[in-house]
Amino acid sequence: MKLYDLEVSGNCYKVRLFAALAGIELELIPVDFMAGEHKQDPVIAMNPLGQLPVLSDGATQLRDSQAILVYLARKYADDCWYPQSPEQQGEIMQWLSTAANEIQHGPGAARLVDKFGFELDKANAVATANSILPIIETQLSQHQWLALDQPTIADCAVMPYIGLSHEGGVSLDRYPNIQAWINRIKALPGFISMPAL
Ligand SMILES: N[C@@H](CCC(=O)N[C@@H](CS)C(=O)NCC(=O)O)C(=O)O
Repeated sequence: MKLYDLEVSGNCYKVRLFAALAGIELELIPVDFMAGEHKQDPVIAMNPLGQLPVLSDGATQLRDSQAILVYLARKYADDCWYPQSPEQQGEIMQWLSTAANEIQHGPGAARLVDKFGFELDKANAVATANSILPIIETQLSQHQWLALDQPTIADCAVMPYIGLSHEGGVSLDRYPNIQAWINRIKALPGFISMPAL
C-alpha cells in the first residue's frame, strides 16, 4: 500500500501517524513538491486536485487525509480507532470535518504563510485559529481524547496542525489542556513525529 507523501505536510503526517499507531505498513513515496510533481502523473491521475496525500491500495485510490484515515481504520485497524456505532462515528466525523475546515484554514493556513510564504490572508487564518482553539480547549478540559474515551482517528486528524501552530505564529500558551493532549498522543505506543512537532 503506497502513500504519496510530503514530509513537511501535516495532512500527510496525519496518515503516517495513524498508520504507525495502528501498526499498518505503508510504503512512502516522496513527492517533490517544489518540482511540482503533485501536479503531474502519477499523482494527478489519482487525484485531479493535485494535492497530497494520496493513498494507493490495489484498485483503490484515495485523496484527502480524513477519507484515508476512515478507509485505513475500517479496513486494517482495530475497531477502537473508528468504532461501528453511528453515535460514535458521528462524534468522530464532526472532528474530522473540523480538521478539514477550521484547523486547515486556521493554524494550517497561518503556517503556510509564515513557513512557506503562501499568499493567504494571515489575519483571517489567525482569527479562525483563535475561534477554534478555545472550543478544543474546552472539549479537552472535560475529556482525555477528542471524540471518545479512547484515542481515535479524530485525534490523529486534528492534532498535527495544532501541534505545528507555532510555525504559523499561533501560540498554545493559553491552552494547557491542548498541550496535555498533545503530550498524551506523543506517549502512545508507536507514535512517530514530524519536523517541528
Ligand atoms: N483536504 C485535503 C487537503 C490536502 C492539501 O491541501 N494538501 C496540500 C499539502 S499539505 C497540497 O497538496 N497542496 C497543493 C495544492 O493545493 O495545490 C487533505 O486533508 O488531505
